[in-house]
Amino acid sequence: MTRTLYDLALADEAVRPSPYCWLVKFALLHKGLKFETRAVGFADKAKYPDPAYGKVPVLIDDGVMVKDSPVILEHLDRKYRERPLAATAGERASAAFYGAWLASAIYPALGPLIMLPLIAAAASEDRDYIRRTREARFGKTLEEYANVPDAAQRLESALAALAAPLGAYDFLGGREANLCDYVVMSPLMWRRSATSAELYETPKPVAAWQERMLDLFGGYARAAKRA
Ligand SMILES: N[C@@H](CCC(=O)N[C@@H](CS)C(=O)NCC(=O)O)C(=O)O
Repeated sequence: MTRTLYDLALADEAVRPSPYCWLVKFALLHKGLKFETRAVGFADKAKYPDPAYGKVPVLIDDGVMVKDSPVILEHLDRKYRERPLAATAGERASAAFYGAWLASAIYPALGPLIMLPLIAAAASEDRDYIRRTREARFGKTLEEYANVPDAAQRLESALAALAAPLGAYDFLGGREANLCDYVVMSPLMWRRSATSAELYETPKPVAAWQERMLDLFGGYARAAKRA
């Protein structure tokens, strides 16, 4: 049985920023499933397991190709019943809430803060591709996109909402990490991988939780290389 996760890399192949790939890595680790990762750059789609799809994460699970992080998570929970990522409908509903909150409150503030450091750390052959695709997506230059003077404050106040659950519990999942923790930690691994710069101040209970998340699974996330 082999499991290979195709994972996005920056100029240094050991630096893996993709939040969706992080979500799948956390899911595999949570379930105790062994896997290897294979680095791909942004632009060279011929190296992707499905060049027409052109995205990662893609998991090859014992010869079966599974694409798209929510589909991969569902596949893992269906195939490997032990240690469910979300054990109840209530946990799945909470994870859906955190995902929507990331989209509305975290990514719009975090994206502008890390886009320029991220492109600077990307392989030289990927930089034009990243600029072209992201500028088309945002409808503005990356410099305009990055110019959000209050992005750090916005991020800090969005993260402060996590102090409510994390003031009372070690994890968003309660006593142990579950899908909610992995969903929220994934963009923070994007940020952590892209740059070591202090971009904003993390509220205390959130910083303490982040340290616990970095320590899980023998410190897998803490050991991940940063640009
Ligand atoms: N809905 C997909 C999104 C995957 C996605 O957008 N992946 C990005 C990396 S975070 C990617 O492959 N980018 C390659 C590109 O920009 O061409 C998922 O959740 O897996």
